[in-house]
Amino acid sequence: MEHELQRPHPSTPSAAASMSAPSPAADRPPQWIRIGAVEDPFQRAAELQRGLLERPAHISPKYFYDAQGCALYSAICELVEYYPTRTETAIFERHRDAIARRLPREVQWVDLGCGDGAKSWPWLTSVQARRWVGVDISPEWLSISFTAGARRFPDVEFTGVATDFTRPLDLHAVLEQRPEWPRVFFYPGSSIGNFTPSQALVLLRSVRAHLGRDGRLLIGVDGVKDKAVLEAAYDDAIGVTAAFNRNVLRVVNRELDADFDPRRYTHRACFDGRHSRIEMQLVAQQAHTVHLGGQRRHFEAGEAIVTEYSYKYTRESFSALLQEAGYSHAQHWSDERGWFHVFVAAP
Ligand code: AVI
Repeated sequence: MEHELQRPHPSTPSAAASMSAPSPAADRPPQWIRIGAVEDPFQRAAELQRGLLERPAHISPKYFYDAQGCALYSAICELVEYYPTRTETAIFERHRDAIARRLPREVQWVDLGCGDGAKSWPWLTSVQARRWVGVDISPEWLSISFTAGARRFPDVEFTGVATDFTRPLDLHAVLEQRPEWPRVFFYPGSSIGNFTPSQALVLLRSVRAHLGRDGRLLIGVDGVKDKAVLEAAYDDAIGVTAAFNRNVLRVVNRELDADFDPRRYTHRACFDGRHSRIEMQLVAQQAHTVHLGGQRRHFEAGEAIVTEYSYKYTRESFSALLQEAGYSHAQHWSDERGWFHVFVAAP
């Protein structure tokens, strides 16, 4: 595992120095740490190209999130049709105290895929967090979130970890900097649904391996529901999700020096009940050939590029997945319609 410590100010003590002599959080400016080859451009390009040359062609959803993709995703979260964000927020607001009672105190709060960090802030007070560890593939998001958080919570230590946790997650060295504080892993927004169940199992197991005895996982998971409701959430009337989906082709053009024309593709989102997942695709309207980093790929009219799976779970199916990942028990909260599930899982 490769660690690169980045310190915003030359006077910032190193992680090792602050380990031996803990000082008040206010004395320690936020640090960020890069783990692994997060942005290895060759690896990224090779992965993208491979997926697009396969049949059916596919692009990992992690490529959605350039600056424009992040802005479009924020807009999706405000859509009338896209219920997950507001439903989860309502569950958190309604049950925050009960949920917090199931979590340890004075914790290291590990926010997986932290984005702007805003979902974490109310929890830091509830669990008297001592440290916030934001984990995201995007160093830009990390610097936004930990700058905002550090200003808001001067007594909390802020660490940003730039890593791609679609690859094996290894935060042991970072968390062991503060062995005295138990760990809460926070994974909201049903982002777990963007992994296949077998990938989700790997991630859940690896989170569990970080929890120690007293740690907990707080996770939000979207539920199975009426097909029409699900499909509307991923194909909204004003086309924000379609724009979000097409934008990935601009990311591909940039990263692979490719020449996709996003206007030649239509957005499609279908619920596949057999796999319990929304499948998002970009469908070629006419036959054409695309140049992809030195290769050519012909697309037939009607051929689809799979861009995202969003798996939906019942309370029972997700509880079973947690159990299979080795969690000994889990508490559950939901909304009145049972549309979204929140779990606190113990190792
Ligand atoms: C980030 N993720 C949980 C979203 C989802 O619902 O699967 C991404 C998304 N795709 C289209 N709309 C939202």
